[in-house]
Amino acid sequence: MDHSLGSFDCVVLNGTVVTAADIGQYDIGIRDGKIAMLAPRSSLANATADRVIDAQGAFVTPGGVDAHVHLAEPELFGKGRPADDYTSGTKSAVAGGTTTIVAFAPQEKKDASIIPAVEDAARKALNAAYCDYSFHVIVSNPTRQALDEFPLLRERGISSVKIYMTYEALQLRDNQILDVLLQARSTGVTTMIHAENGDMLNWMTEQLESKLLLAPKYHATSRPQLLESEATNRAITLGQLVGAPILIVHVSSPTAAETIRKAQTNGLPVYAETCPQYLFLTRKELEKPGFEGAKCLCAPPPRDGEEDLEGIWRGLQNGTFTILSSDHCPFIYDDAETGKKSAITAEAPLGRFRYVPNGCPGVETRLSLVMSANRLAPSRFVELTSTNPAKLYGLYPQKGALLPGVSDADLTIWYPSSGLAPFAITNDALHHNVDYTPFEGHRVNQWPRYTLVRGKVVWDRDNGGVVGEKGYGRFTRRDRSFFCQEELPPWDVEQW
Ligand code: DUC
Ligand code: ZN
Repeated sequence: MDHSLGSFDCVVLNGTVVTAADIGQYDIGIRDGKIAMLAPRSSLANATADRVIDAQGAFVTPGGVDAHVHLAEPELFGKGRPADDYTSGTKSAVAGGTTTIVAFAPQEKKDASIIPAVEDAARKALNAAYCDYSFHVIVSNPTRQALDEFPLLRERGISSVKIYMTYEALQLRDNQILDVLLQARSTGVTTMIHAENGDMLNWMTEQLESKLLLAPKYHATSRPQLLESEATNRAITLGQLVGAPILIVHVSSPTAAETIRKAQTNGLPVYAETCPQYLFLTRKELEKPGFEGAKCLCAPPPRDGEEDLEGIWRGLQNGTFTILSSDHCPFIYDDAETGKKSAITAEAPLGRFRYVPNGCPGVETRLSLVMSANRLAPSRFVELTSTNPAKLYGLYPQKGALLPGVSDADLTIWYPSSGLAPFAITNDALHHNVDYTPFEGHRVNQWPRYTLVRGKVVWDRDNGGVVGEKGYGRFTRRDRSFFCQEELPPWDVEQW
């Protein structure tokens, strides 16, 4: 043993360490839940350590940060409620290599305050999670009181809100969006925006219903790309009016992505997220016989074909997208009370698409699908799935990095490229609380072998599966966005 190095709780030897900035052959020493040392390969081979993980030939990356996860929420997106709570959802997360999630704390429209939403989410998550977590507050009623509470959010370690341009329970008008953006700007809060034009899609839905076109596939007809591009353009314009940074969530449309790219080129602080459903699924999934299409019914919907998928991959490769999240929003398929089948009635045996709860599970499959596609350079993969979400939402460099003495020892250790035969994803191997995955049968050749949260192995694929404990996951305080470190000067209407 080499005692001159001090002792470690765990060492990870012989891996190829990939961060957003770098790839190299390093050993990693972990102490008290933190990255304590990164040293040239083999230099920790004789160090004193309680646990040694040999990562020979494998990638070792900062743990995944999934900044878009719906857990334990009420009915918001059609009928039905997400079936995962903080326990099953985070169990699924660690089994897929994710070590931090940011879930949602939805304000009820009847509430003037946003604080009950935060307290409710905190109560649900306390002692329940397998990985670390935080919350974005969904603002559905931006009263003066709610806006005045943004500084309180910051005090409580929450630095982002989400708003919607659609959904009856959530949709804000443009003047309300401006109120939120202005207050977010002056309090160091990042605003996430769901950009679909709710009035247009309600009108389209009425048109389809009047022709009795009710089946799941008409969900996509009701929400063409035009609606997403219009709302994206409007969201960018509203942000520009008050000079507020915005993040457009779950972009599915290549046209919307191009609009975002143009805004970025013009220097606007516009960030964008996409998700695996817009890289791997198309509208064909919604056209499956019977009610089956409801499994892949989410909003925005999977788009028309390969060209659309390519457009989104291009945005990942060329830097338009800042982050890649799951939008995990799990509804049980075969459940007529709170699941997808709640949209089926005697009069509509194939369901009414307007009532099908919008969303798909994906927190566990996000990293494997994208890593296995092998279309992103390893450092870009880490940037999109870990480092950038940590930076964007004020978790960096505690999360999303491997800085000795600074970063939490959150790691995903992959199989050596020779170590895992390609296999098909099947729902029975997953850990969420739903009865299907939209990615059933998709072939992958990478899956996390180990997941470590603050130095503790919580997922050991070959030896016990999920070996972490419920309640180990902690609320993680967040600061203002790393992409917007400076306080912005006060906005003045007269500047226009
Ligand atoms: N879209 C989904 O598919 N699910 C959750 C919410 C959303 O906007
Ligand atoms: Zn959304």
